[in-house]
Amino acid sequence: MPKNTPESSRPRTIEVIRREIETLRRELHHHNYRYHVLDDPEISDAEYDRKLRRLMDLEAAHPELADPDSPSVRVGAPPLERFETVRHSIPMLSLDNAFSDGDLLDFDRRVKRHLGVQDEIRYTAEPKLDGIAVELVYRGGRLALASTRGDGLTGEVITENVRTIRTVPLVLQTPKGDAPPTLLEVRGEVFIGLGAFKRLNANRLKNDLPPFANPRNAAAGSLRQLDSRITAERPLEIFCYGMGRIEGEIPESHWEMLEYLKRLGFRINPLVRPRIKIPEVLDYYRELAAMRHSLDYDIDGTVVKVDDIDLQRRLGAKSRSPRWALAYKFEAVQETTRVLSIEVQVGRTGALTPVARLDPVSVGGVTVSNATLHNEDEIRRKDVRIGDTVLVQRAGDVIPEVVKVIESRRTGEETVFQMPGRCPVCDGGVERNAGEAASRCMNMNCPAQIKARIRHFAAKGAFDIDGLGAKLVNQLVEKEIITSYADLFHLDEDTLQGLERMGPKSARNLVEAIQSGKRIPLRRFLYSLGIRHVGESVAGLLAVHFQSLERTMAASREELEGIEGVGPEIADSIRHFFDQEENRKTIQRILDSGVEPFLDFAYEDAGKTDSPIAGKVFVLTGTLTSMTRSEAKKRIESAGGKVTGSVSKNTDYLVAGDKPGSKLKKAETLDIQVLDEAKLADLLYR
Ligand code: 9MJ
Repeated sequence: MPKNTPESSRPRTIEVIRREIETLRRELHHHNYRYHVLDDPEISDAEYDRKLRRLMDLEAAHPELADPDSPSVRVGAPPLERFETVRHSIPMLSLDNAFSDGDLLDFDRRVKRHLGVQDEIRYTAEPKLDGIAVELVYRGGRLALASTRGDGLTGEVITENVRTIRTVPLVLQTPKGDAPPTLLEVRGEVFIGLGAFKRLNANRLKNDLPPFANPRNAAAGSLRQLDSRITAERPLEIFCYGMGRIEGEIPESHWEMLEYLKRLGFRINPLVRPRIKIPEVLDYYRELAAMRHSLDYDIDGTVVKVDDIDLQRRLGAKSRSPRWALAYKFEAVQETTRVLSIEVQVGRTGALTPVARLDPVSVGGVTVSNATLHNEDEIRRKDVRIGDTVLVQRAGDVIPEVVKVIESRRTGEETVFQMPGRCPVCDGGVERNAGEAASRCMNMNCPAQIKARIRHFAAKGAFDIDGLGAKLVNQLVEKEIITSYADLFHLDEDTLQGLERMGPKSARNLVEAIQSGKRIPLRRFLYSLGIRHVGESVAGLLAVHFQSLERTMAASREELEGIEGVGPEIADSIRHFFDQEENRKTIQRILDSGVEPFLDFAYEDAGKTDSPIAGKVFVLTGTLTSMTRSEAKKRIESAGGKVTGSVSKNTDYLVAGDKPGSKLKKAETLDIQVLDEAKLADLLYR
């Protein structure tokens, strides 16, 4: 074709514009990195703004050249209806806490004992940020997914929100033009700085909006916006400190990993102290504690990590935390206030907990009006009396506690508290086992225990029954409508309508919520039973190990103890629970009313590798009930299968859920094997 005709000049112009846009994007990514990560800008703010404006003008004039990863797109996207959830490919563990030098030395001894070494261990120590842990997934060098830590196994997908954070790279930097890792999962803490927090709250007050209690709440609230355009206006920042899965070169030490992350464009805390021995870790802790109030962000301690990744691997993890890391916390935020009274609460397992009712006081931005006194020994040890002025503290998310009495403030009017000899709720006998701090109400039918068990059964993470709050549970138990969680499934609208503040609509909704939750993942079913020491994490381990309720119930103490993360005390408690005739009957009644614990593929797979799915091509159609389609896709892919969008002669299996469409017909005409969810489960677990 001849040159310079109108037909050929237009594509060339577009090509020139495309090149200019690409150059601007590359430059702006680079300058973002210099500014936010290296804190060493190469150009002035004005020059940066000019480049950004030029890019935005070109993009506006050429929507066909849009790129979701352009440095111009930190403004948020249209709102979501709800957050999707995603399973972390490697669990995001939390950290064990240390509160004294002794705790840290114990940790060092445990590390050495576990590794069977006497040599000094090298640690890398970091400031511990009090923010929101997130995971960023990069595929082919681009930010593909961001999620919250959630329960450690699954989190909420907050990609659009995270994309608005200026210190999160949208595209990885690869300085020497090297290819980026094909897959990289990076972990870090999202937070709001103190100066920015003050400005944010001042602005909210000006606009008649309630201020945030503290920077952590502000960061959490900003990250959990369904409308990322709101997130974009919040001054969120990130420091990265870890990796999940990586397909590419794996660094040999934690410090090398941080340096590698920094080269890729991630913001690393400049105060990290690499490869130090325990005495220097202690010095570092004190240094940080001294400077903590001059930093522009909240830190609540030091994180100490074994530096050598190979040693980290050898140390492994317990059910909730790695053995190679520890958070040595600073002393908590404290305030003084008065003890108005001491009440005794009866928990799910009958434990009596004395609780101080306090004159409400703001501790680190959160109003505290109750503080746990733990147990009788603690009250005696601290000599807490009703009417005392006390020092209370709140550390992170833990329940506030009374630290000590300010004796100089005593007037002589204070009264000594006596732990009741009988249960304050049911008047039943109270016992205290040798070696245990807690006194327990021994009456299994104590209304306080029943209520607490039912509340636990209906709570998030268990059956998650919408509309069954504490007040309603109280009424149901007090009116003797139910005496066990198994009775919930027999509640009908007529009975419920007779209760306070229960209209026909709420009654109908509640019955519907209870009935519709009968298909429940096994791990949540096990958690809901309220077995002592079986929290969400242990329940998950049991589900993964036994894969069925029957097998879990039949497991011997030895078998239970064989599970990594289940110790003798937990094993005993589980065996004891299932040995009780009463508990077995309750479980049977729940099952008889149609409750069906199922294996949730997204969580409870045993990580099989030689799967019959490997290499097979799947198509999914219809509504799946045991998981979302994207979870099914992930499961199949992680077992080595492939999921495509349409049925062809290359398809091996069609997985048909509820209301399958034309794909089912096509599969039948092509003679392709059709699987229902149960058959898919068979394949996934074979
Ligand atoms: C915080 N919060 O600053 C970790 N963290 O490492 C740092 N948290 C962590 N590291 C493994 N610096 C699990 C959590």
